[in-house]
Amino acid sequence: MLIYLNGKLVPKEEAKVSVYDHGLLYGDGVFEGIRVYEGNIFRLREHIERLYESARTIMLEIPMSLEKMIEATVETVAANGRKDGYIRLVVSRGVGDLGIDPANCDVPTVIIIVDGIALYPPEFYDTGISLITASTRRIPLECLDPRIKSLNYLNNIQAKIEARRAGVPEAIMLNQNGRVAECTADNLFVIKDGKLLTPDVTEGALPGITRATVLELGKQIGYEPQETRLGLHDLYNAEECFLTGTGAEIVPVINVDGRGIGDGTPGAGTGRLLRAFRELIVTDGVAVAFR
Ligand code: PXG
Repeated sequence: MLIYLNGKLVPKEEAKVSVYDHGLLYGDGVFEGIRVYEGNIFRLREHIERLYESARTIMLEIPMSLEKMIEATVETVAANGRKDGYIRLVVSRGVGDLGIDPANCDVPTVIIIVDGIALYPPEFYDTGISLITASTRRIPLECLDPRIKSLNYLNNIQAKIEARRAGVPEAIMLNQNGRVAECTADNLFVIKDGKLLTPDVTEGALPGITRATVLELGKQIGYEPQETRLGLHDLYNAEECFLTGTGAEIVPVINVDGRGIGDGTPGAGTGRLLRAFRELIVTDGVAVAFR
């Protein structure tokens, strides 16, 4: 396995970063998670654009152009001969001294890993999953904009621990106003009265690439997509509910906080969206030329 590290492809065993890297010391950096399906990198440009937007907001200057980053990602996938997998892109502030000031860091660290991914078990897609609402709230926009996909995931990790403790795979995170933001590493949707609803990004949701894809597909299928404000009441009384994310794709939700959603089984609309999504992912992407 070859890892892209600061401009070079190096064997996994040699792909090491300093203990003085501010990505490690302070979670100072940004990342992306991208899928490769049958040799096509799904929505590569969109992911890289989000990476550069996150970096810009935290004033982290990525030491290569967006186009070069796209090339480097394609090359790393090709070099690893992996037709189906997961790409983890990390750009950290780089090596500095033991102070938070990013001015101490000369060069950002750029890492591209292409590997497998631990997926949700296949039965989740047939039977659906249950969710709880976490007591951990999403970090408010006023403190740290949740649109930044940063290396700081403690907030989400706390909510994930709550989910695990409750015996469910995911948890809903509310924003500081008590409205629904998203899950710990997935966006959330509901279907009701022909509408496909998801919290607006200003409500504390990451602008998910899968979320954007589902909004497009929903429209094609005949739903009225809306990015809006949602309370738990909207979830409890939805006809259907599901999660979206790079790892999850589209996972039906059948129960929220002990309330069955719809008839308590995965919804037909969710199924249609998942089929449309799975048709799209194998055709729509940046094709990698494997050597
Ligand atoms: N919300 C949050 C907080 C996320 O981290 C999503 C929503 C879904 O966005 P996408 O663009 O994936 O549709 C995410 C994505 C990982 C991993 O390794 C995490 C994500 C994606 C892929 C892998 O934990 N988070």
